[in-house]
Amino acid sequence: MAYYLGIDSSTQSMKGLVIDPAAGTIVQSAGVNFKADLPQFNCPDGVLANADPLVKHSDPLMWLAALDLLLARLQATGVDMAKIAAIGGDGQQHGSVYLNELFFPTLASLTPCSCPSLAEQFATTLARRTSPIWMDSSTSAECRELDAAFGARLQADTGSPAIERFTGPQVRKFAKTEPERYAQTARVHLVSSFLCSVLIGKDAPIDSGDGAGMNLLNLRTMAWDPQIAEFTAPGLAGKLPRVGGGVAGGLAPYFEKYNLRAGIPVAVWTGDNPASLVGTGAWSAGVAVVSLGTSDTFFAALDAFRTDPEGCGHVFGNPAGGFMSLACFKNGSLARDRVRREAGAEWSFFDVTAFEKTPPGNNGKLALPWFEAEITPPVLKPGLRANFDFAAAAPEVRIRAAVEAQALALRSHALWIGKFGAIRVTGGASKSPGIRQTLADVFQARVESIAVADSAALGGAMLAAHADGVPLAQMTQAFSPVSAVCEPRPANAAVYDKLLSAVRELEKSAF
Ligand code: XUL
Repeated sequence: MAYYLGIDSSTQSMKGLVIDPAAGTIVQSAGVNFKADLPQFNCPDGVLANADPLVKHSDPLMWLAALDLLLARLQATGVDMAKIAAIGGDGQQHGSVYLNELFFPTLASLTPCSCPSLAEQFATTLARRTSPIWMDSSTSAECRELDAAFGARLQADTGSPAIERFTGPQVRKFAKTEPERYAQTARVHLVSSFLCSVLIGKDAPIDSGDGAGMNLLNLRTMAWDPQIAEFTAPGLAGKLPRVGGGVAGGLAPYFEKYNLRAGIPVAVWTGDNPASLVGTGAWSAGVAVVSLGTSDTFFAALDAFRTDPEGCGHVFGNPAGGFMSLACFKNGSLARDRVRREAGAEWSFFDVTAFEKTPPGNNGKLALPWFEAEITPPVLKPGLRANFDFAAAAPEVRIRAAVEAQALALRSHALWIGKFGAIRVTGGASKSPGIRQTLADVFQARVESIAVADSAALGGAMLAAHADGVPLAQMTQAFSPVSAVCEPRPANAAVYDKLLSAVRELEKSAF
């Protein structure tokens, strides 16, 4: 029986999932939490402290330490690592790693030994010590420059207008502010392609799922756009890896130390949302997904290439072929946790009791928990926005106000993607009954849960098996069946239709 390993390198943690497609079972999983397990990197929520609230960087060496620790933990579970026939994976999107000339020989010299850790081996390969990640909103000036140079073509060809967290504007800012370090940069990788490169001990490609989150990939030609790349930063096209899919290469001998077999195929990694599209079984058109994690996202496979007329949403490559749409909200799980904490509530109260004690619609009270600069819509000034006296309200009122405002914002900004009769939920907060019912009522759609919470890691494992010849449809049936359904209550439809304009008003009051 062949096993397949999927690795999800997300904002606050790294997870691994081993599947057995022939048996249709999940064999084992393991995880590394950056706060609890790697405190020495000072990235408790996956982000380094910075005086500027718009700047959000992480430590790329932490991701390497996490990879070593994850594989050691997986091996320690007793799972037969030698049975793993291929590896796939994904990373948080948009984040970039800047590597110098030493990167290539270091990759090539990854040998089997009880040698220094990955973090130690790659410490000298960084042309830039830190990596901007998707939470960074500090590149508005660069976005305006790209808009001025390319206008509507940027969205028409790359799937998105210039967006602060996208890799192109980040590279432009780096090249402008640190030209010497940019000159020393031989390769710019995404989190996904960086980790995939380390696994194969060679320079790995970027796939169209994650590559579309850069403002650099022309989705009509599926190649780096030479004009946009050169305008973004001089010589940038030469510093990017190739665009590709399928198998990236064979596993480097270094990983034999975890009893993995050197040479097994490693699939080209993708972004966490495209991987989740696969893991939730929504890779063919018709089902939408709401993923409630560090970011909240709404995504679905697209029937045809189509962009958001409001310029907030994105088009990425679908790892199963074609395209996917996505709307991303920065204030997701960390914001929910802060609302809960400040209301003095336990999770059980947040997930159930608060919704029993308040009516759907909350008598019109809404609160957008924008503790961080928001992405959708783009708002640089952080701070909670409420249409009532939030601080003076009872805990249950605050909780419903925030959860309903988040759900209404998801509905409002996903209108361009389409109307769906069923929405599949994933991510930590999708376990909350109150949140699931709110989504069902706000969208007036069946909310479907799937058994596996780590849909991105599962998607990575499925893509590994797919690269090894296992059909995706067979795995979707086995691994992503609907495990629970929350039906919409038609009586609440009118309440939320009315509140849709109220949440738009609240968003506008922020400008
Ligand atoms: C998507 C986005 C986030 C990250 C982190 O555009 O920025 O969802 O992928 O999960």
